[in-house]
Order: sequence, then C-alpha cells, then structure tokens
Amino acid sequence: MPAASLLPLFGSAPGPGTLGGPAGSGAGGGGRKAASPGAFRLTEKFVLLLVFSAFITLCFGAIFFLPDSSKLLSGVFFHSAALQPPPPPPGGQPRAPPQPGGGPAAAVAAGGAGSLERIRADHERALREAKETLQKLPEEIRRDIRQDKEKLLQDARDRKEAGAPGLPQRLFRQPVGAVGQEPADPDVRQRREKIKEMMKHAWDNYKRYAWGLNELKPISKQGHSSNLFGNIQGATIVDALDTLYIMEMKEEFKEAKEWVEKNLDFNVNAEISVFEVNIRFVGGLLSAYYLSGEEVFRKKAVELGEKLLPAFNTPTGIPWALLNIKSGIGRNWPWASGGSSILAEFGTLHLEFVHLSHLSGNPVFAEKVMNIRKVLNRLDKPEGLYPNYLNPSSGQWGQHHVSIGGLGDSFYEYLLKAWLMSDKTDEDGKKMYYDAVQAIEAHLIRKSGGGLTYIAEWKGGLLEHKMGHLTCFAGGMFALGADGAPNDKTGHHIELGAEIARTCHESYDRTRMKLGPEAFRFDGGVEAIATRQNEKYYILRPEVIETYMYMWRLTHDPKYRQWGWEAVEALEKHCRVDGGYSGIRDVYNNHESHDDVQQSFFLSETLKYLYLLFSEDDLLPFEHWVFNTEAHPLPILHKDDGNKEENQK
Ligand code: DMJ
Repeated sequence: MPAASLLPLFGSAPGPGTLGGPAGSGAGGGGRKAASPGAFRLTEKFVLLLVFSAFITLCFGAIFFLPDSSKLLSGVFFHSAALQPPPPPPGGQPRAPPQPGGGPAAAVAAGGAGSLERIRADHERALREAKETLQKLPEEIRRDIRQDKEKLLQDARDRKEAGAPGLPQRLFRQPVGAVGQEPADPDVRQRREKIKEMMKHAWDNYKRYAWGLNELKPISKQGHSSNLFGNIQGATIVDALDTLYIMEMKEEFKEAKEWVEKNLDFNVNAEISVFEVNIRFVGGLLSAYYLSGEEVFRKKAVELGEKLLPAFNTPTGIPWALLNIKSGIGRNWPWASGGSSILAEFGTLHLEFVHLSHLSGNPVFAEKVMNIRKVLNRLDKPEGLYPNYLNPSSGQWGQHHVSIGGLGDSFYEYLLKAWLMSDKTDEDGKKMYYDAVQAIEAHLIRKSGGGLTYIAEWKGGLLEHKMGHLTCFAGGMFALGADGAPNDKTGHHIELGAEIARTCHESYDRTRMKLGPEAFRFDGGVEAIATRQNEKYYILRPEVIETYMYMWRLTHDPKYRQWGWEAVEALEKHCRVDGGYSGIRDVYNNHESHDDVQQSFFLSETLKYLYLLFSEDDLLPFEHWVFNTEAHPLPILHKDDGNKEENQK
C-alpha cells in the first residue's frame, strides 16, 4: 500500500497536537524559558511556518519517490495518457483475451475500454487508501504493514503449493503409452537391457565428471560447454530426463528432477541459440512434464518460453537465431546469407510453442509460430522449394540453397508433425508438408548408378550430389507421413522411407568402423562414401537410428532391428570409453581418434531411439505421441479431449 510507506516520517515525528502545543514542551524548547506570547510571536510564527512547510515538502516528496507512488500519481496527474490500447497486431488479427499471468500491460492491450475503467478505479482506490492512511495513528499504520507482510508471505506459500505462479491450475492426466510392456521375446529384452546399460554408463559418467554442466568430455573427464546455450547450464540433464523416465531409471530421474528444481536458472545474462534451447530445453521440459506430471517442468518450460519471446521482435516476426535472454536483444548468425534467419531454426519451434500455449493458457506462443507460417505462405518458392535463408527484416529469401539436411531438415519434419500433433486438423501444415515433399521428389531426390536413392542439395538450380548424416532422418519422416499422402501415394512414401534407410545403412556399412560419416557423396566415382577429410567424422548423431526406429514400427521388417544392433556394436567398440561415449574423428580409419565430447543428444535421441527400436509398439505409440526433433515425445492434442481450439490457433 503506497501510503503505508510514509511511516518513517510519522515514526520520528512528534505526536498529534505537538506542533500546536505549548511552547517548551518539545525537545526543541529545551533551553527556552516560558515567555509571554507577545514577545516571540512573529519569530515563533515564522519558525512554525518553516517547520510546517518542511514537513509538507517531505510528505509530498515521499509520494513521488517511494516505490509504489506511481500508482497514486498516475491516478492524480496522468489519467489515461498511458492507457491507450496499442495498435492492432500486424495482419489485423483479433487480439487475444487477457491471459492469466499476462500482467497489466497485457490486460490493457487485450481488454480495451473495460480495462481503462478498471485501471482508473484502481488508481482512485489507491488515492483513497493513501488519504485514509495519512489520517491513521502510527501504531495503526505499523499494524497494517505487519498484516500486509503476513498476507504476502501467505500468498507466496499458497502459490508454491498450487504450482507455477501465474499458470492456470491443470489436472494432470498421463497420456497413453508413457510406460510400456516388457518385450515378449527374450532376445529382444536382452538387447533392450543392453541399451539401458549404455544409458547408465553415459549418465553415471556425466554425473561423476560434469554434473550440472552442459555436456561431458569423456576422455578428459570434465565438463564441456557449448556456446549454443550461453551460460544456461544442465543441457544433458534436461535432454536426458525423458529417456531416464521411459527406461524406468527412477533414481536417476529423481536426482535430475531435483537438480532442475534447485539449479536450472534462466535468469542469466546469456546469448543463446533460440533453436537449440527450444528443442533441447523447452522440448525436454515439456516431455518430462507430460510423462511425469511434475509441475516444476511445466513451470520451467513456460518460464523459458517467455524468455524466448523477444526473439520474435523483428519486422516480419520471423525470429532471430540468437537471443540475449537478459536484454532481449536478438541477432542472426554472422555467416548466414545477408543477415538471414535459418529455415531449420525458425521452422522448428512450432510443436513446442503450441504446447506452451496449451499448458500456459497463453495463446501468444502459438500465435508467434502461426505467423511464421503466414509469412512463408505469402512468399514465392523457387520450383516449390524452400530456400534455407530468409531475411527477418525484408521478409525476402537470401541465397537459394535448399537442403533436407543441415539448415533445412527439421522445418519439413515439423510441418508433418504439426499436422499429426493436431490430431490431423492442421490442414495448412499438412498441405505445406505434402507440397514440399512433391517439390523435393521432383528436384532433389535421385538414384545412384548402383541403385541407391539419395537426397541431393540444390544451389540456385544446380545439384550437389551429397547427402548429410542429418538428412537421414528423412527416411523416417517419409514413412511417418505415408498414411496421409495424397493421390494413393501411401505405399510410395513408405518405399521412399525404406530406400533412404537403405542408403543411410550403406553409408555406415561402407566405413571401417560401421558408423556413418557426417556427409557422403554420389559423385567422382563413389556412392555413399565421404571423400573429404572434414566430412568423415561421427559425433554420436541419431538420424540413421531414428529412421530405423520409424521403419521398424511401420513395417516390422526385422532388418531394421538388425541394422540398429549393428550400430550398438559399433558404438560399444569405437565410441565407448571409460568416461562415457565419445565421437570419432574419422570413421574410415583403423584406429579411433576421439573428439572427446559426449553430446547431450546421444542421451536424448540416439539411446532413446535404440531403446524404442527394441521395445514393443505400446511404448510412446504413434497414435498418441509425436517426437520433437530432439526425440522429446509430445502428446497429440486429441480433438475429442477438448483440444479443438488449441489445434486451430
Ligand atoms: C539434434 O540436436 C537434433 O536432432 C537436430 O534436429 C539436429 N541435430 C542434432 C542431432 O544430430
């Protein structure tokens, strides 16, 4: 209460009546003899006037400078100047209703005239309270302050018990398939156990040598920090939470959760990659919440989502790649064509942001990603293809480089999964996905002389016959999307997925270590082989195993489990070291040269996809879950569960 903070003035001031009391009774009259009223009349009057005006000045000054005085003053002096509703958002979209936790600015923005009235009434009430307080005895004011403090403390306690501050209460219902049955076949069970043991080795060593840091250096046995996360810490913990959960590593999950509760801190001065933080941290927290129902994960996910919002403050709403989460200042990678944002980065926020709106009740997250769709839909696409670079200021494409691997990949994945996650109601996402696949087939997919299907890259109309390890995820994507393929193309899309899986398996099989290189080529007399030294490394990436997992689930062809097991053996032979798992510098070499990094996606993706490959289909079934691009499972928002509106945002 603003006027309550005037108390110090009263605390040291004389009691009521002192100012007008008999002279000499106060401390100031100590040396003065009683005198006839007439002798000091003028001087006394003058002194009294001075004291009185000093007191008034102090009171008035206090109103200006004490923390809550703005409430008072705005009611008195500033009336409605600051209360004009802001202009409508670009595109003339209806403005969202006020949301819980949206704050006064959001209320003004959303509520229009009603909000103005409310705020004016608030100011008048504050003024009235201030006047009443000025008339109270100091003892009464002290008592009021005590009561206010107690109430604040109690409110804080209540909020803690009720869950996240500002978040609506939510009844948690665990989605179907958060736990599955043991595999019936004992060999499969044994293989799955082995993968769990690998997870334990990776986790225990991270815990021993790098606990709380982002990643582990398994050779030098210390923490590894990547500048993708600024100084946000704990990437491996957050990325691994859901893998620990589905592998039923309960103790480890519990310690990870406790770390998140006590240490995961986003109030840091950090420039982060919006994409990486979204797919790993937001995605990891969302999955952990949906699997376990622990409120802390919902709260942290929404808190982080809010920190990412300033990235969208660009003329088009296409977000920056990099954002300082303290200052809210964004920028793009200096190397990206003409200051562009990257397709795979701004196009890989959709799933998480729709879920953030779902869990927070705040539509702003979904609005931001829907706007990206609108911008893309307004643009002409060369040959129906999406270039990897888009300038967030001009809204124009940068360099015409198209890739289904690095820089482009998960944009396509998220179009398909947005449709699936919406319980197949997001028709826009569906159309964009199948149109894009048609253009990719026409212009990028080729067959080698030896019969291997591959996806080339496109540079201004010219093909580079190279396929990245990252591109191998597309096998799983084509198969997953087969069901909805237009013009009776279901079988064709499954076949396309199978062909990409085979090509990617060849890229592993043609190396000495049976692990795939970062990129492989189909020119200069080679097929599915890396020819450049700087493309021969393997950094524990998941994409090939991811495709095996999808192909297994959708076809139950045993070769996919066989290929997955070959990868397990190769990982154990070449990547496992005392201190965890490490990437390899050259997979064609006889001897391992380790890169000394245990990537967080090894725990979140590679090991999870392997575990699912050797699980029954009832664990995280495709009818109920989609995986984000970091393999974090997100539940499908079924329309009969009352999610119709959510799906249409
Ligand atoms: C992961 O972080 C994600 O899969 C992302 O989409 C691509 N790169 C890595 C794994 O290779």
